[in-house]
This record gives sequence, C-alpha cells and structure tokens, in this order.
Amino acid sequence: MSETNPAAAAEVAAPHRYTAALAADIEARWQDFWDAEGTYAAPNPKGDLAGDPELVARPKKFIMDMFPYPSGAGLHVGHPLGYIATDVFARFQRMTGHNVLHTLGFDAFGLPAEQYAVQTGTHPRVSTEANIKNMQIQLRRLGLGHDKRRSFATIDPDYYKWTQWIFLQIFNSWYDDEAQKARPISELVAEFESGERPVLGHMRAWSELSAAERADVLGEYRLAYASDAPVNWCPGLGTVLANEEVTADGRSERGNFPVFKAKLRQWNMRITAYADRLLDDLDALDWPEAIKLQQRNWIGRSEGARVDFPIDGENITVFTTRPDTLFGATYMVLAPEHPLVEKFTPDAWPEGTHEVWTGGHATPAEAVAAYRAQAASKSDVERQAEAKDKTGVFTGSYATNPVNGEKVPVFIADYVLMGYGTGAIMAVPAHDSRDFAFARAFELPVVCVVEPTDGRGTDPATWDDAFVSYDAKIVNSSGEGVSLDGLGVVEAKARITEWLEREGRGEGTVNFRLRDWLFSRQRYWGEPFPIVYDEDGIAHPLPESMLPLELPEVEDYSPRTFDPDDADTQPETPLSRNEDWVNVTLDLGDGPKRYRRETNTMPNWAGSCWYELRYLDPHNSEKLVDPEIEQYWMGPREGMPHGGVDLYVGGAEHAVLHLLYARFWSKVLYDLGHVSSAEPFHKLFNQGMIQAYVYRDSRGIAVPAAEVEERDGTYWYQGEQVTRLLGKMGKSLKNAVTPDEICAEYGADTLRLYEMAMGPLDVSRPWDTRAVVGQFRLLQRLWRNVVDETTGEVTVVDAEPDEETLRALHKAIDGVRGDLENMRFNTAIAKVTELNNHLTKSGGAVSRSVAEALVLMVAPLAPHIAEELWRRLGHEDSVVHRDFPVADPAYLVDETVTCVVQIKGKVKARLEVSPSISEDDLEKTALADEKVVAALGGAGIRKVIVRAPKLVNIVPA
Ligand code: ANZ
Repeated sequence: MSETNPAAAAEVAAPHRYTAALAADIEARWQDFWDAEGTYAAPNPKGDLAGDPELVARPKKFIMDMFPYPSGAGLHVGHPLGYIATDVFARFQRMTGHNVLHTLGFDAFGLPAEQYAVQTGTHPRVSTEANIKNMQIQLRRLGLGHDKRRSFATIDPDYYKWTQWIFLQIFNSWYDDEAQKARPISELVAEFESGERPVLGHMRAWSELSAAERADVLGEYRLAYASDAPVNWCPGLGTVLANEEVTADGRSERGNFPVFKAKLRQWNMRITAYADRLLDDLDALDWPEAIKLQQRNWIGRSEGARVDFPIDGENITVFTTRPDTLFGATYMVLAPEHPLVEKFTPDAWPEGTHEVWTGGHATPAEAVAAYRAQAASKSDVERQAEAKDKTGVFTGSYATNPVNGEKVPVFIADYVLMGYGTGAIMAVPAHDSRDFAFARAFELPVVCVVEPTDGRGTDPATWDDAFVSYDAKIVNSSGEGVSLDGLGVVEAKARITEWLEREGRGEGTVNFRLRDWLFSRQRYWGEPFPIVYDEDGIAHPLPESMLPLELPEVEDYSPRTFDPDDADTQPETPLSRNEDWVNVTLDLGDGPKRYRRETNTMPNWAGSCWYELRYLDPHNSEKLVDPEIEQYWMGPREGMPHGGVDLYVGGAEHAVLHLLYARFWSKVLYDLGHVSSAEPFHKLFNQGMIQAYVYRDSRGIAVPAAEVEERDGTYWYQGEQVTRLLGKMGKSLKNAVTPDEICAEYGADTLRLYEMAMGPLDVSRPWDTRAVVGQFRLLQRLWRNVVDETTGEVTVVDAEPDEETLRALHKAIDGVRGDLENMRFNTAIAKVTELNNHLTKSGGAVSRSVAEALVLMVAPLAPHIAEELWRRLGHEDSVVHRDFPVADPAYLVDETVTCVVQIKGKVKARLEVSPSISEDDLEKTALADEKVVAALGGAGIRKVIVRAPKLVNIVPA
C-alpha cells in the first residue's frame, strides 16, 4: 500500500499532520465559531449596534475595501488580494488596542446584470442576488473578519432610499460662493423674496415671476440641475455614454457603434462649484502622490484672463492663460459649435480672401457648414491630439485686438473645444505650438512677443516651432495705454490683467478643466430619481416620506436601439414603458395633482458615493447616519483634519471618477451639516494586480493555462508549442484560478499567506500555483512545532527558552509588528518563517511562551490555524482580541564581547565585537581601529595572531 499511495501511508503514520483535510476541518469550525460569537462585531457608541463600552472607549480604526460588483463569473484569486490585506491589517489593529470597523458590501446596480436580463429574461435583481450569495460563500471561505451586521448591497431599497435622499439634499441646495459652501435652496429663495439678492436675468421682483420662471432661476443655482447639455448619444446602444465609454475614434467601446453629440435634457451635478476645495483638501490626505496628481490634472485649475475682442458692436470673449502675449495675437479661433459662429459668418468672402482660408468653398456659410459636419464626427480626444496638421476654415469676419487695434481674422477649428474656457481663443502662433502649426498651414502672421532664450533669434520666419516659456522677457508689446516690454511673464500677466480690468476689456479669471457631472442614464438597473414633473414640466422633489421610490417592474429591460447611423433619434428609457408607474396622482402639499415621473436612472457611481457612511449605522431608518456615530468613526482628529476612513484599499483605476464623486458628496453633506467629515477617505492605498500567464497557440488564441506543460523553458499544449506572456487573469484568457480551488487543495490560511507573501502589496505580481505549496509547508512546520503529528498531543514545554531563541523571538516580534503596522505583509511573513525555522532547527520541544507568541504573531495572517493552536495550547478565548506580543528591548541589542588588541604584547585598544565574529573580520576590524593605526605609526606588519573573539596580537615589521 505504501508503494502505491504514499500520501495515505503518511496519513496512517501521522494522522495528526496538517493536511488539506485537517485545514478544511479547522477552517470551517472557526468560521462557524466566529459567526456564532459575532467575533468581528465592532460596537457603536449608541444605537442598535451599541456594545462593549470598553471596546468603544478604545481608539477606533475604520478599515475599508472598495466594494465589489457581484459579477456572475465569481471571484478569481486576483480579486481578494486587497480584501486579505485589509483583513490582516484589521486583525493586527484589533490586537493592538483598537475598536476596528471592517465590513464589506456590494455595489450591485450596473450594466452586466441588465444585459444578462435582456439576454435571458431573468430579472436583474434575481441574478444579482444569486451572484451576491455566491460571492458571500467564496469570501466566507477566506476567513475574512467582517462585521456582517453592517453589510448591504446598493440595490437594497433601505439603502437606495438614502441615495435618493442625498440626491434631494443636493437638489435642494445651492453653492454660496461668498460663504464657500452649499446652503439650503430655501435660504436663497428667502434672499430673493426679501430683495436682498437680485434675481439675475430678470428685471422683475421674485414675487412677479411665474412658477416656471422661478424654477428656471433656481435651476441656475441648484447643485443638481437639469440641462440640455450636449451628450454622447449612441443610437446603436440606445443610451447616452460617459466620455470614458467612448473610444478615441468616436465609437462606443461596447459594440463599436457610432457616437454622436446630441442635446438631451439630462440631470447634472454641479461638482464644478467644489473645484477649489476638491483641490485644496487633497493636501491633507494620505494618498499616493500619483493619484493626487491625477485628480489635480482632472480638475485642471488654470489661472488666466478673459479678454473681449470687439467685433461688429459685440464681443468675442476668449479665455487665455497667457494674456501677457496679447500683442502677439494675430488671429482668433472659435470652436465649430460656438453659438456666435452663425452671427459672424457673412454672406460673401471679403475682397481678396486667401484660397487656403476658404477651403475652396463659394461662401463662408458653405465652408462653415462643411467644416462643422466634419468636426462633429470626431471625439474630443481626437480633436486635442497633438497632430501637427491643423484643420479649420475662415468665417469671413475680423475682430479687433483690444491692445493694439489690429484686425484679426476669425477662424473655426476643431482644436478649440466648446466645453473648455469660453470655447474661443486668441491665437498666439509664436508662443503656442498648436497655433504655430495652424498659422503655418494657413499662412497667418507670426509675431514674436516673448524673447527666445534658446538662441533662435526673434524672427519667427526662421523657426520650426513656437517658443514656449514662462521664464523670459516680453518684447514687441507697446500700445497706446500699456507697455509690457522688458517685463517678465509673471509681471506682464499682472500688468495687462490690471489694464484690461481698468479699461473694461477683460478680467483675471480662474478656469477649470473639470466639467459638471452628467448624472442621467437611460437604463433600468439603477436608482430611480425622486423627481416628478407637473403639467408645466416643472420638476418637483418627492418628500422624504415617499422614499424609497422603488424600481417598478417593466416588461422589457433593454434600452430601445435605433439605426446606429441615425443621429436624430432620441433614447427611450425602460422605465418610461411602465405607464402606470410613470403617470401618478400625488399630493405634494397642495392637494392631489397629476405628475409624470422622471424615467432616467442614476449612474452606477451613485451608490458608491457614500457607502462608507452607511456602514457606520446601517439600520438607521430615521437618518442616513446618526451624527454621534459618524463623529465617532469618521470625525476629524489629530493628523486627519477632514476626518474620513482610516484606510481605504482598492485599485488605482479609480483615481478620478469614483474617488472624486465620493469626495464631492462628502463635502455637500458636510456643508449641510449632516456629517462632521469633509473627506470620505483619509488614507488611500492602491494594491497591485495579480497577473497571470496567458498561453496562446499559433493562431493567437488563448489555450487553457492549466493544461499547458513546460519543457525546458518552452510551453506545450496538446502537442503544439504555445507562447507565454504575462497578462490579466480572467475567464476570457482561460487562465483564471479560483480561490475555491486553492482552498480545496491547501486551505484558506495557505492562500492568504501566499497572496500576502508574493511581494509588496502595491506591486503587481504573477500568480504561480506551483509556488503556493511553499506557504503550506510553512504552516505544516508551524503545526509540528506545537502538535505531535502521530499522537495529536501538544508538545510544548514550560521550560524557559534558551538565550538564542529569546533573541530570535524578540527580533521577530519587533520586526513583524513594524511590518504589519506599515502593511509590509511579505516581509512580516519572512520574519515569521525565520523564527519558525529556528525553532524547527533547534530540535527538541518548543517553550510554551515562544509557541504562544508565535501563534499570536501568525494570527492576523493565518487566523484559522492560529485559533486552533491557541485553543490546543489551552486557551478558552479567541486570539482575535488578544494583545499582539511586544518585544523586550533587552533582547534586541546584539550581545558583544570585549576583544583586546595588543601590539608587541602591549594592550593598545579594546573593541566591542560580536561573539561569533570570524577571524578575518576581527583582524580587519582591529587593523582599522583608530588607536591601533596611531600606535603602529605607519610601520609595516610582520604578523597578526588572531584568537577570535577575544584577542588580536600584532607584530610590526
Ligand atoms: C493664448 C495663448 C498664448 C495660450 C500662449 C497659450 C499659450 P490650459 O493651461 O490647459 O488651461 N485654450 C483656451 N480655451 C481653449 C479651448 N476651448 N480649446 C482649446 N484650447 C483652448 O490652457 C489654456 C490655453 O489653451 C489658453 O491660453 C488658450 O491658448 C488655449 F503663448 O491663449 B492660450
């Protein structure tokens, strides 16, 4: 039998060995125990989750993962990397005196469930809930210490009731630029009523305006407002798309359909009101610099000026960051969509208009129409590309440069975007590369006004490109009332801005790249808007008592699609198909009336904009979160001036959208007094990715990775050689490894250790199933150091450990503590391994004190085996709330002995050296010693006699 089945033989010889079967048994038992005991329940200071006051009194730690979308494909081993890391960290924090909140919910609205529903007819709720159940089972198997009482999914009506409630708060507020904060819209109305604030755009008093006029005025202020913004309309998919969902060549990422710019009435969030605060508050956050930089670039603050260029008794206003170069502005460009284009397109070309300017068209109108059609088919990204060949066409009009009275031709060109600045620019070809390329193509004058510092001279005719510098002298810039000659760029900007303001021809301004957030989607599987429209089309918020507004049943979840090339179509939302739901009679305080519901739904970012708050107080039916509870877990404190989650772990792909939207909602809730934290996430950590090898055959098709064989560095699949490349892990690349497989083969503790040992957490690493066994062996050795594999008896002894073991132990404790505190999980595991190996090598029974400390050190990393060994060591309690061991500093200093150095038999120096120093090292140390060198006085050496570690005798020549 032993010949045919060695594993079975080993089991007979060692029935108590740590095997996959034993690991499975241990892990299931402890997972049941934790659930039954509520081991990971974090007590709140009050409310339904109040608990142990001793725990509440401790310093808190709120440790959070970016929550998952419950996909039908389930988890592969790459997904839980971050969840394991936060779990290890949370466990360590529990063992070092903190009240730790750690839980996980599900971000469950979204497109895949809806598409699945369209294909199969299964209601998205049904498939999503099944996916959540499946994911919960997979996650439970990993032994994650979550407070499950706090978990929820964004699709739960009890949750999205509050998402809708927050929408109403945003709808019912406006941004007071003076106070630099959001305020209730009712306070604005009061200011209008009292006449304290003039009603912009109306000569009449507030009381004289109609309801529709008032609604329009307030719409200009509300932080959530409906507008007819140009959006990405994709008839082939039947929905509008976010910019991120559109490819560089203007097609839908999904399905590759054409995308058109269409004006549709959509909800928007006025995130731009918060641009400055979103920038400023980044400074105090503990985030990776790269992510902060991406947010700064996305917000894109530019300081410059608006300048008016007179034209036919009107003005074209440009935004420029370089008003200091105004004397070099030789032409202007409007975005093709600019509303003034028609007005300044005369019937005929002015006398003698250049051929290149007209594009060969008979009239300006014809040229403009042709160019507009061409520009409409390009995406913003394409239009902004740094390509040298610039296109455009002359409008037939000239404006006047306000500083020198010169006539400048007005062009339209697609390198100017409507959505930025004013959608119009003054072109300074000498000092802007795009303008330079355009000027060369259209034979426009180039005037140098910033003195080149690179020796190219001041004649642009000889240049190959623009001279771009912020650190040079202004030249050629004197006009009637103002001269900039000789000034530096900064002074010149200040001087000209002052002049523009004095003359009423412009003003200094700050511009942001950030746009308002398009908040409507023509989808089914999202939060309905708590908004109804009356017969005049005026939007009314639902009262809080009518929340949640639940998603109704519909016959068909799919968006209506159209001929992909038919830009003139309009989306039809799935919710609009339920007429009974859409048309309702409601009493909104002035008696029953007929209303029509908003039929768009919110984007799937909405649910993740505030979920950290609901974890705090998940069952509160009166408030989104109790203020005292919010203050306890997230309020500002030392080192965290804006408060927030203590640690947030997730992928770097969420640098801008989710993280910016969540920051924005936090600030609105903060301004309105609902929370004390103005930032959601104080510390952010981006984990790396687990990559996997992708094997492809000669046709480039991925083959199942698990069936590929390696032969001397080459790879073979069914007799054919295949190529190997590192890539993503996933079903489509046939290289997914599930945590379930690894748990079945080795247990969750081994999987946890392997994932944490693979490398620093923020670095991507290739998965290697064959290497997992290394961590399994570590656990087997750990087990053997405490339990007899044959009898199952605990083998530890009460004797004091020897000096060397004590040193190894305390060195490990000190190192592992520091590593866990700083999330260096891989090096923590290396130190645990070293100590464990020391115990294995020492032979003989392990001292109880050492075994217990080792088990406690392992507990955050491999909690199941730690619980089991702890119990077998005779403890009744769980390791989870035990104190993490503390190193005794006395054992951390290396022991030394005194070595005497003699020259010709006389003592010249004493050295403190390690008792284990080698003869060579000791000789070198002695000869390098200052006193010895001095005593030798440059004499040569005939002989050195070394008796390590205590004596060195030098015989000079
Ligand atoms: C004149 C000028 C001279 C400019 C010069 C630059 C250099 P940032 O820093 O990104 O804010 N611009 C303004 N609006 C634009 C639009 N809608 N589409 C394309 N370009 C636009 O860039 C601001 C600069 O980009 C502005 O300053 C303007 O060109 C251009 F030596 O004005 B500048």
